[in-house]
Amino acid sequence: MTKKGMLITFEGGEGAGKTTHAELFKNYLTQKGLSFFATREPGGTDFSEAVRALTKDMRFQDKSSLSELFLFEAARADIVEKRIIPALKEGKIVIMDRFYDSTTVYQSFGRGLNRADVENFNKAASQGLVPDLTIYLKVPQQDAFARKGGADKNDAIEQSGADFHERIRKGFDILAKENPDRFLVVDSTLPIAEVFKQITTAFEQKYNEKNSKKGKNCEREFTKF
Ligand code: Z5A
Repeated sequence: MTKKGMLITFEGGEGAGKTTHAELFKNYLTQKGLSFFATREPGGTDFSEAVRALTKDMRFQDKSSLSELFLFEAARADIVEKRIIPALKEGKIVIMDRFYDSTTVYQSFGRGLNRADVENFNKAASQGLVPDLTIYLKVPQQDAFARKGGADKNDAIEQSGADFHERIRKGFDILAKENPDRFLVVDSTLPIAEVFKQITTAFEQKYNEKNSKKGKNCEREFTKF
């Protein structure tokens, strides 16, 4: 199967500004006349939205970490197959508010599951897709929760404690260092307009690089699990 579009992911801890910038980015692409599909993880299909509610449900806060991993991968498998791959094949720019880097960080660095296992499940559920650009919005956890008015008392993951959220921050830092070609690290304590300028600058560079390549060179193969 051949991937033609572009995959742009927004990552970071809670309250980092992912939703804010994904929305701004949609407006920006509309103004540029570029065709896009925007979604979030977990979510984006009826099934994945139902799974999303389960991941947050405080009644199941004591579920095993492996069960939590499988919930995120189940939600992912559905949206990837039904929405993301078709959109990429149509040449659209796909915008995702979280993708599998969140799984590596939350379920491996955060919950302590074996990283290689988590990454294998990520690869299977995403059918081998790799983002063209991952925008990591970096903000100290206390600032992020202050913006949101504190951790949500009805959200099982947000209620995982300060140490957990510190491991999340460190986990994203590690992934960014390991993947400098696709990660853009942005200081999200800067004013929204400044953060967004850095995002569009990085996007335009990637977009031009991709479109300057001719024929098959600008298409990438990905595997079906
Ligand atoms: N999760 C997981 O464990 N494993 C996985 O594989 C996946 C996810 C895919 C999804 O939660 C949860 O699932 C998440 C990870 C886990 N868990 N937690 N905890 P979600 O989607 O409901 O929530 P979120 O991803 O954590 O997003 P959020 O809380 O909605 O935050 P955000 O989208 O990053 O931030 P925002 O809503 O755009 O901004 C928050 C506020 O800050 C808002 O008032 C903005 O106006 C303000 N803001 C944004 N930028 C700025 C700047 N630059 N300056 C000042 N103020 C700003």
